[in-house]
This record gives sequence, structure tokens and C-alpha cells, in this order.
Amino acid sequence: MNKKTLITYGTFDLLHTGHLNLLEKLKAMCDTLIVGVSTDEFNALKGKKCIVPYADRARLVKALSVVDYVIPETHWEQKRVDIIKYQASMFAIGNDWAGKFDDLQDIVQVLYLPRTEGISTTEIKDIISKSKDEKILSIRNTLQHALSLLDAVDVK
Ligand code: C2G
Repeated sequence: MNKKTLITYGTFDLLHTGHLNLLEKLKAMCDTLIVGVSTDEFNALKGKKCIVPYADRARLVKALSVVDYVIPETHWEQKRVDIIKYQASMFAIGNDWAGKFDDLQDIVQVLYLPRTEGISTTEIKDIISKSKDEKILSIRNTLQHALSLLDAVDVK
């Protein structure tokens, strides 16, 4: 029985369970899962600024037991070349991209899978930045309280 290869692409910044859910689903559909991880330069083209540099994002994705190979994603147009080079029979990605890669249907089965709700790299970044703002506010309040105590003390 011929081995089925599936290829997908992504940034995978701050790797989280939304990414893992997708990759686990993809691995369940194939024998070999290839993941194209967007390089930092390509992310700049996508208008994305990553927290985690490419080498670490690729290493983390490769460390997942469901991932067989990781390749760099350096430009939009490489998908067609990769699909032929790796003889992939399926291309899959989250449905936030629904319809965007239908042009590949002449050479591969194109699948869009539901995203995991309630988690995203953006939301994680927002939570971190919010907690940082809260910490700064609490330090400022503490200092203001200390200064008001000092003002209240009669300094002779
Ligand atoms: N994803 C998901 N659920 C989430 C977040 C992400 O299923 N809560 C999926 C996305 O749909 C995508 C993959 O995880 O299939 C990687 O997500 P990103 O790192 O955001 O990838 P993206 O920047 O969309 O890059 O050429 C394609 C692009 O490289 C895709």
C-alpha cells in the first residue's frame, strides 16, 4: 500500500496546543507529515514579527512525535514545488486559510481543518503584555503610596 505524505506550512510562534491539535490531526491522516516552518525573513513578508526565532521554532516543531520532517518556508510559491518534490498527496492547513490554496488542487488534495478556538499566538502575546502592564501599574501605585507616606512624615 503506497505511503501517504501530507504537507503543511506555518509560523508556529510560541508553539501552543492550537498548533499541536492541528498537527496531531494531520498525522492521523497520513504516514509522513512534512511541516514547512516560515523563516523569520518570510514572516516579515507575511507582516508577522515572531517572538521565537526560526531555528528554535523549527526545532520545537521537529521535536513533536507527530512531525516527520521540517523544511523552511521561504516564499509563498514554494508549495507547488515542495508537493511535487516530496510526492505529497495531501496539503492541509487551518481554515483561517480556507480557499487560499485551492489553486493547488490540480496536483494535490487540499484540506482546510477547523482551527482550535480560544488560543492563538496573538492572544498569548496579549496576555503577557497585559500582565506586564498590570505589574508596572502596581509598582507605580506602591511607589506613589510610599511617597505620600514620606510627604506625611514631618521632616525636621
Ligand atoms: N492553527 C490552529 N488553531 C489555532 C492556531 C493556529 O489550527 N488556534 C493552525 C493554523 O490554521 C495553521 C497552523 O496552525 O494551519 C500554524 O498557524 P500559524 O503559525 O499562525 O501559521 P500562519 O502564520 O497562518 O502560516 O503558507 C502558509 C503560512 O505559512 C501559514
